[in-house]
Amino acid sequence: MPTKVTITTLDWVPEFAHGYVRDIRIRWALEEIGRPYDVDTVPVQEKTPEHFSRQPFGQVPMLKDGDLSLFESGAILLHLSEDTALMPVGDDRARTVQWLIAGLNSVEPYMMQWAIAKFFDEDEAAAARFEKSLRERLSMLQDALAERDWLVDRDFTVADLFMADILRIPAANGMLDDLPKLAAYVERATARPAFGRAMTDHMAHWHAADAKKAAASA
Ligand SMILES: N[C@@H](CCC(=O)N[C@@H](CS)C(=O)NCC(=O)O)C(=O)O
Repeated sequence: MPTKVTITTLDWVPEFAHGYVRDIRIRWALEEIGRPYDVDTVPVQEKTPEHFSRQPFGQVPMLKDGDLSLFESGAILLHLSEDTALMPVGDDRARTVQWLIAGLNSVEPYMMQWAIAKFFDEDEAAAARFEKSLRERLSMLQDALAERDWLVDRDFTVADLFMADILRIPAANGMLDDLPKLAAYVERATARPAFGRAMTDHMAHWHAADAKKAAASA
């Protein structure tokens, strides 16, 4: 019987972030591997020394697995995937880690600089500049995926979970409309029942957080 882990996420976020706080990646992986979990929260406003002692940048997600406390969604996913169907063995293990790091280092930063300019800074000129470089990255990624369903060989791995989660934001903003193979890749990944369960629970968390906030200010 797999042991329960605890995911830590934020106690509240504005509506535009619903669906995208990175605890969704961890929930998705846990649903894929059938490992039970609890969720606890840290305040988004008043960050505590205890939070910084577990996450030096005061962010989420964090994971507790027994005595082990981890931060960084990529590191958490690599940890949880060991010895599961999300992580192949042999050379394909190395290829899976390679693609997960490509997501972290060669795709997500392009997505994030565009998303920060567009949604946080509301700087349309910067967003347009960053959109150009993001679109170039996405096109190169589609070329690399070629005719395959998944990044590594024939099976869905933790690298696909990570990459598809990154691509959901560009997909939701029409940036995959002219990249049909990449759009189909994201649809294939997010059609997995494990993603559906994870997203249902993720959204329920934010709806409960909104209700609690409304009750507190009533
Ligand atoms: N590289 C980190 C990024 C973590 C991150 O950006 N977390 C966001 C939520 S998705 C956060 O905690 N935002 C609140 C803040 O930065 O104060 C990871 O992948 O875990």
